[in-house]
Amino acid sequence: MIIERADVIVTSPNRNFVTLRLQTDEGHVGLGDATLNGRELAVVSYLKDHVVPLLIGKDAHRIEDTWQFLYRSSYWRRGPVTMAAIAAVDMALWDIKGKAANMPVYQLLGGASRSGLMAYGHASGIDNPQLFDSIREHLELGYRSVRVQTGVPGLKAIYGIAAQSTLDGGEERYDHEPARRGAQPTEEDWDTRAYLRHLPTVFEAVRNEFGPELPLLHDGHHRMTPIQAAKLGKSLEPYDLFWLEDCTPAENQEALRLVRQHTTTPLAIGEIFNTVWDFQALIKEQLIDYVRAASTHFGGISPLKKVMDYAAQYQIKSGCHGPTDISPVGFAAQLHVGLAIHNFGIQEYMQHGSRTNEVFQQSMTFENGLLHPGDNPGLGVELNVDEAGKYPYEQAYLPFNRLADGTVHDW
Ligand code: EZ4
Ligand code: CO
Repeated sequence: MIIERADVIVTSPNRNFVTLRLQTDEGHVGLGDATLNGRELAVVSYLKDHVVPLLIGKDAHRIEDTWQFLYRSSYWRRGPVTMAAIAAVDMALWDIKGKAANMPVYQLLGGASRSGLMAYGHASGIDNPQLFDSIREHLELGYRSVRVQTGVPGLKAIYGIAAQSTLDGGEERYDHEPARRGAQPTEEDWDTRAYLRHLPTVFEAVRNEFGPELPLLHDGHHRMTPIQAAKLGKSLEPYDLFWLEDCTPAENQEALRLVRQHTTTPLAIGEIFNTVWDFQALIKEQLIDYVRAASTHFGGISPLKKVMDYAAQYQIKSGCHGPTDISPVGFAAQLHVGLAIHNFGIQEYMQHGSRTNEVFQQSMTFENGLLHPGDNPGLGVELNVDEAGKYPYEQAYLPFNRLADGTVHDW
């Protein structure tokens, strides 16, 4: 089965997405997600100019060989642009193999290990009343676990707080979509001491309102020093978090050693990691509890399965990154992995907008708090090319932080 054609499709229904579409001589079509939020066109060029010409004429069945060829023959390896491009090829080839075998991809990965994947949603509010409303809304939508992000007194705009938006054709939607369309990134503000004082009071209020059972998560979004993160983990212990995510910036992985010495709050990291190597020490030294890799930024299904099998030796579980900047194709890819592996933990699930769901038709279901990729052959996602063509690329950037004195800070 030969790869005969490869197209890179850019569309911006509710936000920008980059999709690779491979076609074989036997008529099978495979899709891969190559979306890198705020740097989308770099991956488009990487694919169009440097990868597509190498794929034409290759055997579509040779997934591992093609992955190794793209990774090693480029010489430079790693990095989010390279790994998003390789991920798209990997996913598209798994999609094709599933269609050729007439099986959903999770069957090719060993079959289902559970009936569905527990998902958590993004509850947020600028203050406690707004946050409580948002948690209730998520429970009504069927979520059985929620991420809690809150405003901090004195700070105007911070990561993770949903804004009322009218993106979906006029209908009001409570959504957190950090990338803003425009020629410049927006500026937000930050003060770690104010945050460390405020956050435990919010979790105490949430536990008092919603009881001890509801799994609660929180994203520190790379903004603390190691000792600040240790302090936060310790102060949140009474509220029994499911995890504290990205408590320190990802580059300094040794920071987790210090955090770990001080707190039993479970730690999750890895949404900006690109390879198994980024996790190696963290897994082996048992410095984390959840692997946050996303199929799209981690080289696809093949390496995601490998890192999770490695993590399983240390009782470390999955918690794949699932924001709306992972397209329905990348999201489906990690649902198939999550259904098949033994050490699934939880899946982040922010729901895509209605225009996105028209461009990408999905067999995925979300019932009683559980996600399932569906039983269509392959990944279970079809791209409506005509619909995609209605929404051309629009420049968009993620925001960045400045402290009160003007210093740029991690966002
Ligand atoms: O900021 O996906 O856990 N989720 C996150 C996301 C990231 C965005 C960046 O593109 O941290 O909201
Ligand atoms: Co995060």
